[in-house]
Amino acid sequence: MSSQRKLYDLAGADTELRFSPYCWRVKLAMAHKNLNFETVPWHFTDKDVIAFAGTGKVPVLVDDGKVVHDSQDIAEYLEAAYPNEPTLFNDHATRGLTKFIKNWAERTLHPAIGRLVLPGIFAILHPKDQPYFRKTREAAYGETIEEIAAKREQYRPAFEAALVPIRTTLTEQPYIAGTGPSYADHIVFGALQWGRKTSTEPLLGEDDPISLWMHALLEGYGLTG
Ligand SMILES: N[C@@H](CCC(=O)N[C@@H](CS)C(=O)NCC(=O)O)C(=O)O
Repeated sequence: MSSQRKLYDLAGADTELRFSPYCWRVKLAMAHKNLNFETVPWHFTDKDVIAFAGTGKVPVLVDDGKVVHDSQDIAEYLEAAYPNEPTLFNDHATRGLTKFIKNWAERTLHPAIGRLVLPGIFAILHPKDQPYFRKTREAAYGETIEEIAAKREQYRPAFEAALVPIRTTLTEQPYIAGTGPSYADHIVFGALQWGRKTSTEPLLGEDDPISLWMHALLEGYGLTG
């Protein structure tokens, strides 16, 4: 069964190291839907490997022959294809609010984490990916990896500020979506797991409510990470 569902998943030089925020979203979403899946480790420069999907980015899902890329499209696909499994979005209003969480995560949380972890990511990449990563990310961030590394303490407050609404929410209720997890949790988890997997020093204390929520999600879904 699991061989029918494959997820192309970003990996480091160590192919066990999986750190893409978008791929983590999808892995949690599939676990939420009680779906088995295999992952295929993928490197940034393996563009030819996923060319069949018409994209150069992961996640790419192949589900019983159906090819879907882009994490949002994959989540929408899973919701439509598996209506009898637990919902990712619940009702119409929650679906709209999840869009807000997605945009906030991608516009505020990802850049704040990115500036803390970029040097760490560069270090764990397969050597064949490093020149490509340096060129594309230095262009995107407008600074060299070394400049970003030197300014780590300067960049930390933006990350800490982004954590406040997450931590506050998780001290008031067990999940971002309330009493149980939904795709909003998967999105925020993906961002923080990206940081957890690549930062050269821990971004969160083990007893931080955010760390406890991350462990609870992984355990609840039976995922290792
Ligand atoms: N909008 C896409 C973004 C996917 C994305 O940016 N994936 C990164 C890995 S985290 C990637 O594959 N990048 C390839 C590249 O930069 O060439 C989604 O939600 O799936």
